[in-house]
Amino acid sequence: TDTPLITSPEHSVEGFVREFLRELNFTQGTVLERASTNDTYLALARTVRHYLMARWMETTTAHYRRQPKAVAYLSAEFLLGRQLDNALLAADLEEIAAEAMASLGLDLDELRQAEVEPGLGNGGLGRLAACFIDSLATMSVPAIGYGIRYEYGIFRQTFVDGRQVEEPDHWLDNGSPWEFAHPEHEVTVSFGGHTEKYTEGEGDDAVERSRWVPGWQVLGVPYNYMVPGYRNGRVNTLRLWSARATHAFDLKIFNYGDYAEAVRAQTFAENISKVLYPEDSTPQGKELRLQQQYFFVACSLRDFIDQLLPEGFDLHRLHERICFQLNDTHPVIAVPELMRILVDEQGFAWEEAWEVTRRCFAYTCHTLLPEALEVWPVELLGRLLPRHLEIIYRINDEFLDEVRATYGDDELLVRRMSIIAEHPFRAVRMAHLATVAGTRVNGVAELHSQLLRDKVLADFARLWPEKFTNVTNGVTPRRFVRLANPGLSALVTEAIGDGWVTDLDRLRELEPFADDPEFRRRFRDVKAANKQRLVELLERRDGIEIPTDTMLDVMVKRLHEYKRQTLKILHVISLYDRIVSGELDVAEVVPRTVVFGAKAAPGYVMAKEIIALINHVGAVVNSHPVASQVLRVAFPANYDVTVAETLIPAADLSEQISLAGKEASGTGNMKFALNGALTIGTDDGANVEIRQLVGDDNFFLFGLTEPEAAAIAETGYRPSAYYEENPVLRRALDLVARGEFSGGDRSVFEPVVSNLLGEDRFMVLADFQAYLDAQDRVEAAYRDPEAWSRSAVLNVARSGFFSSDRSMRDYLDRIWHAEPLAD
Ligand code: DL6
Repeated sequence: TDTPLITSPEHSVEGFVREFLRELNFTQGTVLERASTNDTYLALARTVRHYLMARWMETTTAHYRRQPKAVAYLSAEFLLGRQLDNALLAADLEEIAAEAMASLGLDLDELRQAEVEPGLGNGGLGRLAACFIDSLATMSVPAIGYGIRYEYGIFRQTFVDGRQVEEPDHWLDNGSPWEFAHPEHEVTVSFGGHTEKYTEGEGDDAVERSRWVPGWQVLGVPYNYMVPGYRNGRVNTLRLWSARATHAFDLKIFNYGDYAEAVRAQTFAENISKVLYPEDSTPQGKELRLQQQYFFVACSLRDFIDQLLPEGFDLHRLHERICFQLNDTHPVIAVPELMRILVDEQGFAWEEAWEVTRRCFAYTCHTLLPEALEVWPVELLGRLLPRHLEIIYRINDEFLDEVRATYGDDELLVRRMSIIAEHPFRAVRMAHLATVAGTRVNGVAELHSQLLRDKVLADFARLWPEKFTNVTNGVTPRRFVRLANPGLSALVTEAIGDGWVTDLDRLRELEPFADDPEFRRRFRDVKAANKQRLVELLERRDGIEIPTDTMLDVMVKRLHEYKRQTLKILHVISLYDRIVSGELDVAEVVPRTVVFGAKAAPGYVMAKEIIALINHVGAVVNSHPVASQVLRVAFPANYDVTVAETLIPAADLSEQISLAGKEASGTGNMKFALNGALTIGTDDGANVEIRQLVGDDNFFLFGLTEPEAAAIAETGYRPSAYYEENPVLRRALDLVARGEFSGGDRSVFEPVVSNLLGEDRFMVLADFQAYLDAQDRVEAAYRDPEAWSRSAVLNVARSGFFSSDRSMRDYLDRIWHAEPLAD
């Protein structure tokens, strides 16, 4: 039967005001005169939500009724950013809301600042997931995001004496108006216990089966979030799971003698979704993390089967309805979980179940660092998920039979490819499991996918060449251009119309404007206004003062040695040194402000040392009477999506300087190019494609290529040789070593210096001179504002490829074989 669908509130200022006041009164229980900013923000958010509600119900109902092939994006992280602006944009309510608020004496901009962004991700991988679900909704693709509703997201970073201190992120404290809890759809998730064998059937029909007798259970409660498409009448769903104790716990509470024990049980269960792991590219061998991974995929598979498929659906046809996309290895335990459901619960024969399972999953790898490839000790996995370990063993046995059948006995090859590693301890290699089970395996930029095929997963690519593909990452133009850069958006729309918002290739039409002096002048005005906006933000948020009229040189990303923030700070030190020693006259230097933004994993000691070094160098540079006239360093703490949205549109220069062959893709690099910053970068990750598209004249390339770096590593890299041969480098490092930035205390940054001179795993010293030379080219180019802005406009015009809409089209064609749902 047709459910009568709700209608949206009236699309007018009056309609908006009415809805808003109703929310303020009925839901917040207050009146305008006495409402706090948070009350007002919550009422506003709920008002906007109401405008999207009918579309959400319609989309959900259409997916259920029509049962199209859908995509389930399984990701341990969704770094969403603030929701209000995006919802206003999607519902075409920006002007109406601003006017409505103004008519009540309220300031929409001020209310925007009241929103605490959900920091449910570490960096690129989580933000990519958020861009992808935005694009899927905008392209009307039936899709659902599944993840974890962490009670505490990524830590809040502060600096004490320049050193990183982590504080908990209480993002839910003021209420969360964008989520809808559905406890009635809770799912029970089991852990621990043991397995037992039993015989099913009799005589010739008898089959040996295994079943899981779990040791303990938790509940998963789903929270739904709207994922609005851009003005297309569609709203998809993001479903995040929160852990609760089972109801057995409630009984214990009655028995008050057991109260303390019962509370312990509850805390134990709820710990599973308590906090996001602040690790980015090294797996923490933590039991809790494996619990999180299994928890959310077990909930998600159960939910998809029970809630989104019609009753009685034949699971032999599951692959016709869904592709589960594994966002890195974090959700890979879903593979044995689906096998367990099909074999143990649904009674499928093993072969039948494997046939279905291997058609339902696809795997995206996001790394090249060997230490970032997740492995789980067999001891731990067997203790937590004994049945899954059995299943993994059987998948592996059959897989290795296939390897032997193809290549004959080659024990070394078999050991290399096995899902089970034997050294240094027995462990399950999750990337191997994902590769064996996935219909497709993709890297996230051309170079990355090639290195996966040639190096990281070379044996698998030889066995199954057709499995391997590339989908270069992308970013959503809605959030990162249309919302973040209103000045540029207006200028572009005036020139070529607004079709670019959903068809970013149309930015190409801007190319002729690069040669139009009036357009370039207006482009520079937009940049200047964006810098002004940033100056005000840093002043307000961090009490940091920076000048408005210098070259803005920005390096924002997680702090990791392979990304080489040290190379950037050595450049700053070298500039400082040459100015202070009188070698450079301030009149000759292009004034620049270097902005860093970076969080370090709390347990990553060297990364935290590098943060301290940057802050200490900044303090010395900024207070030097001469150097500070032309060089400033700013390092606002707690870089997040909200800061990115103001920082990126203001940037002139984008620093993408990882050692070639280490950054899988990068997505910040795309955001900068789209906002008209020029890149100084190595031939790494998606930089390669950015340079190919924007052209060599509009990109500052430097440094070793991946094959060159690999060759040096092969023959033995000696960083001290570069120090000995390069006096400029030597002076810069000596300044650090002798305590110039640590009040004369040589010991403070000794670990950084000795790491660079002794090991320098990411070849900072080898690329130092090339980087300085490239920075000289940057300076020369920046002296000519007309030529610089021409290049900047060309960067915008030629970066349309980096829309996440394009990434989604590639996934649909190459991996998912699904389609947008027609009206
Ligand atoms: O694909 C998204 C993003 C890439 O742009 C970065 O280059 C890459 O470093 C990042 N990968 C991770 C890996 N984490 N693990 N495992 O965050 O993915």
